[in-house]
Amino acid sequence: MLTVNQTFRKIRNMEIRGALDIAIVSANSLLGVVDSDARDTKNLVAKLNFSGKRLKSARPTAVSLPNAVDYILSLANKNRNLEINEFRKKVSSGIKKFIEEQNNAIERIAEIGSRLIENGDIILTHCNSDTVTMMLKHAWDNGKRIKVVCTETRPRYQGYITVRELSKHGIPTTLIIDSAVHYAMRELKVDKVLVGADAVSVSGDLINKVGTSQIALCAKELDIDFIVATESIKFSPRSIIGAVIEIEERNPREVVGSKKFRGVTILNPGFDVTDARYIDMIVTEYGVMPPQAVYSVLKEKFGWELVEK
Ligand code: RUB
Repeated sequence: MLTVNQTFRKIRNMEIRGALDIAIVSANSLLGVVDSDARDTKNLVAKLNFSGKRLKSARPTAVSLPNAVDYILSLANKNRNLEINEFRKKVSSGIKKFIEEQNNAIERIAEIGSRLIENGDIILTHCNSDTVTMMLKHAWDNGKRIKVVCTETRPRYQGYITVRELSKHGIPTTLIIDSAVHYAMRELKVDKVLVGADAVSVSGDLINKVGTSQIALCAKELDIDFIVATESIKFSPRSIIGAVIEIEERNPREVVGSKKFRGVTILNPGFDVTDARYIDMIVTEYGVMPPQAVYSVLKEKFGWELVEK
């Protein structure tokens, strides 16, 4: 099991990435804190709060990370009056249950979402989403002979991970440069776009890897379904009170390496916002919904307890 510091570093340097994975590894590392030495429950709760704060600062955009940490901290704070061993038992089992729920959620999405995929579909995806790849593999395993078009996803090339994983599974894949999206959609006759999520706001807007919003614009123009696959842990409860999801600004070196461009500003956002009106469907563990349904899920799932933090 990774320590909180190891987890923090691996998320920060993107050795571990993707919104669901960073939430799960963070939860796992907090499990380690629950089992660590502490004078008493109060001291353990303080350690958990400190660790949670550190983990949340590892990357700013994926809402699944603060949601996972806040869930665990609220569990810890609720049980702070328990004797230390009782506390450990209660909080560990809560964390394990949370992790299990996330693993079940991705499988359920794969199952539900694969029904939206038809035999012969050509599907375009962007970046690397475990939720999307699991759905595609599930469809393939159920006899849907699909083809997948993947963007390279500059500057970090997460698209390479996607093509490798899918082609290893036997799925025919085509790799394109990011700027060939419109061309490929038209020339290859793409049927559906399927992307993951780092966050979804109360208005149903999607925050995902930068470039997603351009793909959505092209899909709209060409009348191609734009589908988002996301666990509800990526829904942003704080967006209900107007909080804006921070878009990670990454190091310019990822774009230009060590080349120098005197007097030039290099902008390297990690994510962008796709307006809800470009999204046809959101597939979650609860089923397929329009972006307008996000509010109800947020209210039902999170209540208001996480919101005012
Ligand atoms: C990854 C990315 C993915 C989402 C969803 O960005 O944008 O589409 O995180 O992934 P990065 P998953 O590579 O910068 O983390 O479905 O695996 O949670």
